[in-house]
Order: sequence, then C-alpha cells, then structure tokens
Amino acid sequence: MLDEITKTIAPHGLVISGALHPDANDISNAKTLILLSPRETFWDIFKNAPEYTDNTPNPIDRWSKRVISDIAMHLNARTQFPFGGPPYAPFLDWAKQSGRAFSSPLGMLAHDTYGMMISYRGALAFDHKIALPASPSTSPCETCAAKPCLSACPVNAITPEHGYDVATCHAHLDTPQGETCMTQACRIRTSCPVSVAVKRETAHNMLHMRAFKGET
Ligand code: B12
Repeated sequence: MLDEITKTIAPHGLVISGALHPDANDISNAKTLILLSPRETFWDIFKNAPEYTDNTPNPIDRWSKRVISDIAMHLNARTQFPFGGPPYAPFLDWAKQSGRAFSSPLGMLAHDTYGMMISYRGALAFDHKIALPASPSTSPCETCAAKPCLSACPVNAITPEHGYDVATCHAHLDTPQGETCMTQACRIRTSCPVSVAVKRETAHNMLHMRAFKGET
C-alpha cells in the first residue's frame, strides 16, 4: 500500500515524509495518517499549475487542496491540511509521532531527510491500518555538534529562551539586510546541516516568505 501511495503522489511532486497510527482519540479519526511534503520536482510541477498564475492569494495551499483531494479520492482516503485554521490540524504533533521529525533546539522541527526545511502540504487519512516501516526515531540534532541553527538568525528572532519573535523577524525582512532571508529562505532553516541538501529556487523561497509577510 505504501508503494502504491508513493507511486500515486510522485508525479505531483510529493513524497511521504512521515506516517503514523494515531491514537484512538486523535482528531483525524484515522487508523493510518500519511504526511505529504514537497519533493525535489515540486516547484517545476507547481509552476505549471493554474494556481501559480491566477493572481489569487495562497496559491500553494489552494494547489495542495486540489491535488491532495484528488489523490485521496483515488486512494479512498480522507484529507487533512495544515492551513485553513484556526483551529489548525496538529501537524507538528503528527510529524513528531511519525518518528521522522523532531523538535530542534529552537523548537522548529528538524526532519531526518529535509532537516529544518521540512514543510507539510497535507495528509491522507485512512480508516484501516497500513503496515509501516520502523522510523529512525533519533533526532539529527543529537549528533549535530556545531548546531549552526542557534546562531544563524541575524536578528536572533528565534531563541530557545523566548521562542519565536515574529515581529522582529518581519521587521528584518523589510530591511536590505533581510533580502537574503527573502530570496534564499530563512537562514536558520538553511543552516541546518540536513537542510543543506534541499535545493530550492529563489522564486519558491520568495513565495513562502512573502506569504509569511502577508504580501500574497
Ligand atoms: C500559525 C503558524 C505560523 C505563524 C506562527 C505564529 C507564532 N508563532 O506566533 C507564522 C505565520 C508566524 C508562521 C511562520 C512560519 N511557519 Co508556521 N505554521 C503555523 C501553522 C499554520 C499553525 C500553528 C498553530 O497555531 N497551531 C496551533 C497551536 C495551538 O499549536 P502550537 O504548537 O502552539 O503552535 C505554535 C507553533 O506551530 C509555532 N510556529 C508555527 N510556525 C512556526 C515557525 C517557526 C520558525 C517557529 C519557531 C514556530 C512556529 O507557532 C504556533 C503558535 O504559537 C502551522 C501548521 C499546523 N497546522 O501546525 C505552520 C507550521 C508550524 N509552520 C511552518 C513553517 C514552514 C513556517 C515558516 C518557516 C514558513 C516559511 N516562511 O516558509 C514561517 C517561519 C518564518 C521563517 N523564519 O521562515 C511548518 C513547520 C516548519 C518546521 N520546520 O517546524 C508548519 C507545520 C506548516 C507546514 N505546512 O508545514 N507559522
């Protein structure tokens, strides 16, 4: 079944980034949840989708809803999305329960393959149990001696002591010095040694960062 899901989602630029058997009282009411994230081909596929050029807000969220809903129908599953709240579906908890993503020293998630560049586009909820492989269950942060994430932000907008100071982050993005964060993505996220392997186009980074700034 996992193979079938992988084959179905791959042409849409998506990959299984986590899977879990949620507790009986989980809000998803699912026996199996499959978390979906962008893979290397995502941007080329998305760029050619109608949502990219229709000049309507939240293009990636709208693309995710359309594409993942179609996939779910095909696989006889239900959907969950990380956006559209509040209330928000507990993607951070699901990610951690999957054993493939972990709280980094800054609180932001670090994933075994995508590091801090992990993001989720949606989840497939199945009413039956799908056999899942064992996950690594050791955080990449445990073996990361340098911990560059702790000093990567030019304005210390995220600290272990005070969490995420969104206003400080926003203010920096509006300055010339903040341009690198806008075009090359958040410097904390890209400093993660696991994230370094994740290559993203400038336009992709800018779309997310502009959405974060409330500009799209
Ligand atoms: C609201 C929200 C935000 C708010 C956070 C408000 C705040 N902290 O005051 C804002 C808009 C600022 C935000 C920003 C970002 N977010 Co956000 N966010 C969410 C969202 C939609 C809901 C979280 C929530 O309120 N849950 C309910 C409450 C009750 O639970 P909670 O655990 O207390 O939630 C807190 C944390 O989620 C935290 N948080 C949310 N995003 C981020 C990002 C960072 C860097 C940190 C430290 C904390 C943080 O803030 C929440 C409220 O306090 C989740 C998706 C989801 N469904 O979980 C994504 C999510 C957590 N965000 C994510 C991402 C990718 C980002 C961005 C990096 C987006 C980008 N630019 O690409 C930015 C950070 C900017 C940057 N430096 O790059 C990812 C996870 C990334 C990770 N590795 O951990 C998620 C899971 C979305 C996804 N589709 O994958 N986000």
